[in-house]
Amino acid sequence: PIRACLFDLDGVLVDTAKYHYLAWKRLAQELGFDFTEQDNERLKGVSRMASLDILLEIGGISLDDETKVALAEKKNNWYVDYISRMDESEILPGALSFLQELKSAGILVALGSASKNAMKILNNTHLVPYFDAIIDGTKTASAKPDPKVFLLGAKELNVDPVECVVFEDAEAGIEAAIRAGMRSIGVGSRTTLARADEVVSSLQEMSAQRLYDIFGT
Ligand code: B16
Ligand code: MG
Repeated sequence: PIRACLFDLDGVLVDTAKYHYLAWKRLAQELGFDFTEQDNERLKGVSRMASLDILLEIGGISLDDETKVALAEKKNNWYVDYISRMDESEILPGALSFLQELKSAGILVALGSASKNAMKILNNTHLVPYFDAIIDGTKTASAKPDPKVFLLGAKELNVDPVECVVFEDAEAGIEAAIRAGMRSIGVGSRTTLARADEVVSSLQEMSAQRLYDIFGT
């Protein structure tokens, strides 16, 4: 039976990808090259330092570690400034009602995000009360597709990985769910998330009933 749902944050519950994009683009421009929305797709679900490496590769720039740490911090300060202005209105369609429904159905809920800023975002959008466990980038350094972030969630909820369903918008996140031995539902495009057990275009398509229809009760 399905006993827990594990949610990715960026791209599933809130659209913070646009703020990551604005901050990375600003950094790229400072470094003298352009960074497109299409380039930004490569950074989804990827950790901050790994994202910077991809950005620098796009710009054809190589830098020492000290400079890279300083640039990542600069980007993060801009990003934190953008998300400090977020509120409930930025919760993606269908997310809140699905979280509420899971709570009344007695299904446990955890966050599994690579972001070190996850708590700020959950606080600003008032989503904290919906979570029985919160695993974010401050609890593990291993980025998806490493399954660690989801395995820690299952452990904290005290449920078996096979009883968990992961909701993810990134290919690396679906891969992490598979490696964790969990079921998965992709949120987004069927082509990129083909390896998920099921794909929905947004959480508006989800309900406890749909979960039971897909995975059984
Ligand atoms: P931070 P998720 C990920 O969040 C983002 O998709 C990714 O673009 C970002 O680089 C990563 O968090 C780290 O975020 O710089 O805030 O620590 O999709 O795993 O919720
Ligand atoms: Mg994501």
